[in-house]
Amino acid sequence: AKSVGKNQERTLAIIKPDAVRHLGDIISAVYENGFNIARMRMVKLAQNEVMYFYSEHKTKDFFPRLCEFMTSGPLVAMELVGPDAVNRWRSMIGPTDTQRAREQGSHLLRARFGTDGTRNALHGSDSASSAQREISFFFGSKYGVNTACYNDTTCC
Ligand code: RTP
Ligand code: MG
Repeated sequence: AKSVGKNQERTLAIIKPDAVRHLGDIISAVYENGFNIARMRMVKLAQNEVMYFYSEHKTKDFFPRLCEFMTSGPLVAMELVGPDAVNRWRSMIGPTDTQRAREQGSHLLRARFGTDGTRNALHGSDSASSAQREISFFFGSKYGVNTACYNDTTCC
């Protein structure tokens, strides 16, 4: 068993629809890098749920493309636990754009499994507070799928 230190942090990782077929390799990389998986869930989100999850981006030009991609098939949400989890997971996946990730190193998970600027295989929370909200979205009750946002078009 892995040690459970006091400096453990949590983050929300998503294996996006384009990379679910690489689930095994991605889980291996997660454990090889010293994370534990506290909870994991495969789910196909509805359009309004994805719009709610990514509402910080609702005015961006890529938002419709992002929502179409994220509803194109099931995704896998994982609650990762480890030291400095938020920053370490984002370092492991690399920059948003797959091509830029490839330029920075073939070991980066977006370089290995991503396709382009939108279909980039993986998500990682950008802060501890985002992580808390995003973990609640997938695993909690307050903002969880099937509750607050489900069938609520005002989320969009
Ligand atoms: P994420 O939230 O998924 O971990 O990715 P991120 O922080 O690296 O990127 P962010 O700026 O938060 O954008 C969220 C997701 O939107 C898609 N995107 N497409 N120009 C584009 O086509 C574009 N820009 C962003 C990506 O799927 C990105 O991860
Ligand atoms: Mg982001």
